[in-house]
Amino acid sequence: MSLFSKFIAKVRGTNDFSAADWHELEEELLLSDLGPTLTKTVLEQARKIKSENANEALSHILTSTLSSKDRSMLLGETTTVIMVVGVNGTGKTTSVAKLAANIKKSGKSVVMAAGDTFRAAAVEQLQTWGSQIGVEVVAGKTNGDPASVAFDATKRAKELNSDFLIIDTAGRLHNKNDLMAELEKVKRVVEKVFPINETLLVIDATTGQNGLQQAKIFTEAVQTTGIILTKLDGSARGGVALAIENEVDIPIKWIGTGESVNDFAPFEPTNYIQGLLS
Ligand SMILES: Nc1nc2c(ncn2[C@@H]2O[C@H](COP(=O)(O)OP(=O)(O)O)[C@@H](O)[C@H]2O)c(=O)[nH]1
Ligand SMILES: [Mg+2]
Repeated sequence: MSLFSKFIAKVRGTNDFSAADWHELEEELLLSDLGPTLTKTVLEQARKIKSENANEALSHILTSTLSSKDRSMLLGETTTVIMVVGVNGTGKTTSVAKLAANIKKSGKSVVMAAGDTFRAAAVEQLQTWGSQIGVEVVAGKTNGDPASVAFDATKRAKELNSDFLIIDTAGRLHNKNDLMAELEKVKRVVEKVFPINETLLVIDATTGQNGLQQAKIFTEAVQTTGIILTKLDGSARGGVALAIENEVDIPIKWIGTGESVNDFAPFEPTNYIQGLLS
C-alpha cells in the first residue's frame, strides 16, 4: 500500500478523519522520511482536503513541495562535462557508469574519469564497468592526484572530440574544507579546457534523513546542479525525495533502482507522486 492510499480511501469514504487517524498518518509520513518540517506542512495542508478531490488535492500539495527547477541535462557547447560527487557508498561509481551507458545508448560519445584515486578498488570498479559498457576510462595511479586524472581525462575527451566527459570523485566527508579544496582543484584544472556543466550529487535513498543532511553539507561546499537518488529499489521510504527537494531546492535528475546498468532513469515527478498516492 502506498503512503497515502489509506488516507485517501478513508477521506473519500467518510470525509472524516479522527485524531488517531491523523496521528497514524503523521507517523507514516515520518517513517517514509519526509522529515519533521515537511510532515508538518503536508499535514496542515491535508487538513483542508475534502473527500471529492482528495487524490487531486494531495497530488497538488506534494507536487508543490518539489523543486520547480529544470530537470533536463545542462549541456556544454562542445564537450559536456559532468562531475559526480557524494559520500562513499552512495553509488557514485555505479551511477557514473549507468549515466555513461545511458548517454552511449542515445548515440553520443563519452569518456569516464576514475577520479577516486584513494581506493584502488574504485579505479578497478570503473574500469570493469568501462569494458562492460564499451566506454573509455582514463585512470591514474592509486593515491595520485585526482585533479591530474581529471586533467588527463579532459585532454583525452578533447582529443576524441567526445560529446561527454563524466568524472568520478572520492567521497570523503570527514573534513568539509579538504573536500571543497579537492573538488575545487579538479574543477579548476578541468575548466582550463571545458567548463563543468553539471555537478551531480549522489544520495542513497535508504539513508533517509541522513541523506538529507549530506545533501545540505555538500551543497554548502560545492555548487550542485542536480541530484542522482540511488537505491530507491531498496527503500520503502521514497518520501526522502520530497524532503530533499523541499529543503535544498536542487532538482533530482536521475534515479537508481538497482545494481545493474539499466536500473537507471530520469526522475519523473508526475510518476513519482502518483506512486505515492495510488
Ligand atoms: N540496490 C541498489 N544498489 C546500488 C544502486 N546504486 C549503487 N548500488 C550499489 O551500492 C554499492 C556502492 O556503490 P558505488 O558505486 O561503489 O558507491 P560509491 O562509493 O559512491 O562510488 C555497490 O554495491 C553498488 O552496486 C542502486 O540504485 N540500487
Ligand atoms: Mg566510487
